[in-house]
Amino acid sequence: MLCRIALAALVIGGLTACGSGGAHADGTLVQVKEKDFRILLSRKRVPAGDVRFVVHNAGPDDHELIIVRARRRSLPLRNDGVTVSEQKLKPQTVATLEAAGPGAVRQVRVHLARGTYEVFCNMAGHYMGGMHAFFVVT
Ligand SMILES: [Cu+2]
Repeated sequence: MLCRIALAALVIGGLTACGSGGAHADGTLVQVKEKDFRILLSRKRVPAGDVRFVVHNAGPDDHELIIVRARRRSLPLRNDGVTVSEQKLKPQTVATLEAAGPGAVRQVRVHLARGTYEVFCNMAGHYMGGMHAFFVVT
């Protein structure tokens, strides 16, 4: 658990591995392309373990990327009705990349257990506009 928290806090250019590293120190690569208003993942299924997300903002807006364990229902909204309540999602949040401008390429590494996960952008209206996607860890 401590390890997961440490990785969740890791944002840009993270090269530390959780555990002893080794042959698969880089983890499974997932390319993420964000644009107004979609999130495209290079793969929708990844094996459990270390996963490295390389996130490209194809613009034209700034975009965030938040990775959470999926819920049965849609994500909880704040009172504004257009952004997701990150507060309510805290217990299931795996990683958060704050907003970055068009052209930005960022990485985040996480250690994922089996399950279904959702990624989304929480700039005002972006989640509602379609900026979310699911993937499964097997
Ligand atoms: Cu966005």
